[in-house]
Amino acid sequence: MIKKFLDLGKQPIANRFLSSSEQFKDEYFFNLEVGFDEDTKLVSLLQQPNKEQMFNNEYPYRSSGSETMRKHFQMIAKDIKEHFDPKLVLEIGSNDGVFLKNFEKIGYRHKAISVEPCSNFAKETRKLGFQTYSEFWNDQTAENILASHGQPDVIYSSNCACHVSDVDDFLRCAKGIITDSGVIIIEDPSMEFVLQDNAYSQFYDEHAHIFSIMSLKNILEKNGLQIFKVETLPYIHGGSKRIFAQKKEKGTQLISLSVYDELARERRLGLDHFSTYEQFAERVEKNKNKIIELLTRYKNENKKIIAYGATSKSTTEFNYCNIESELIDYIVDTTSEKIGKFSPGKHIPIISYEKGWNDSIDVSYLSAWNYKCEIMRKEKEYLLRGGKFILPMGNVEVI
Ligand code: DWN
Repeated sequence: MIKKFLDLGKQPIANRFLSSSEQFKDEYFFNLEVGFDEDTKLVSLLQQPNKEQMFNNEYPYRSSGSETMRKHFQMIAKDIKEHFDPKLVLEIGSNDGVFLKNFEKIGYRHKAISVEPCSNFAKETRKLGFQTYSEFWNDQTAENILASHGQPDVIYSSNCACHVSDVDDFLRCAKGIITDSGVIIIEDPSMEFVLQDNAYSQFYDEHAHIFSIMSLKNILEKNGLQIFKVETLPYIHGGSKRIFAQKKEKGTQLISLSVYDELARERRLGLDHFSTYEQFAERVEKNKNKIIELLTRYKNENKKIIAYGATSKSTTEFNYCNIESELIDYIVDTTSEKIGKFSPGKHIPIISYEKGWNDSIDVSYLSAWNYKCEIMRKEKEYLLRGGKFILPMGNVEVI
């Protein structure tokens, strides 16, 4: 039974940035509510917009938009080569090819193919020389791949499984296509970090689920799969977990201690109890009040406040906390697809970093809070001259 614990109000499509004010009146909104499944222990949105509304040829988010993520994908590509020496890697959800690109560098170009439903990005990876299926991941796509390339022995999927409403189907299709000793590697934001950091803004339309290891174990087992290793990625997207899975009956990898450790820790933290999520919802409400109070105080002191990074997470934060352009003058971002547009729901203008980042700024709301380390390194001068960053997650901090 799924029990609701969080209501984040009316929310728009998190990555649909609006080109002009004429589009404001027709903007689509849905109720962003989150629930806990007592049986599988999975945390999911109670309703998700149609996938075509979210993932299409205008999808603006580039996975290559930060140094942190570029390095992250470089490292995992190298690890996959070293540990599994695959004959064929299939990436599900390849975005702009930031992971695939590395296969060229390590001499594996013809050993990597991908699936990416956003055709603007699929076009880019094809240009790089990687066969890309511009489709949603399903039985038909798996069949087409099988017919043209044979069975992959590694499937890698970063920040994609949690986007799929029918995660059973996602896993069933993956199991159906890999070799008997094949490995499925999945990484997504982790429920443990969401609870630890009050990171409620990991919930938005695209994130149909936020996984715990215990929920993934249950769903994988239901689909004949088994986790054999877990890695913690504290600096990736606000804290992620990477799981390695294999066919339960045919897999050849030994089960690492990391699996038992993770499950035991999650039980200690109460991730299997509804009350843990109810308490989280209370902290979220407090976070909202605190952030509004802080921004209002700075505004009353005539400080110039902007936001740093037009993120999906800030769509949730701004709409839930009702943060509009009266409080935040504009958002700076480096992504060409977002510059010159307006943020979803609250319609705050997005300006290029070159134009918008200057000495007149007193306070920056760090909407790209998951890149805190990278941004603090880059913006030392701003901090030295007295500029402040607001960290909206956790207990709301000012740096
Ligand atoms: O699952 C998803 C995650 C992994 O990525 C997707 N559904 C969408 C996306 O979520 P997000 O939009 O919250 O992701 P980011 O990576 O937190 O977005 C960062 C934004 O900030 C980008 O638009 C790039 C921008 N940025 C910037 O302008 N200057 C980022 C950095 C590091 C910078 O220095």
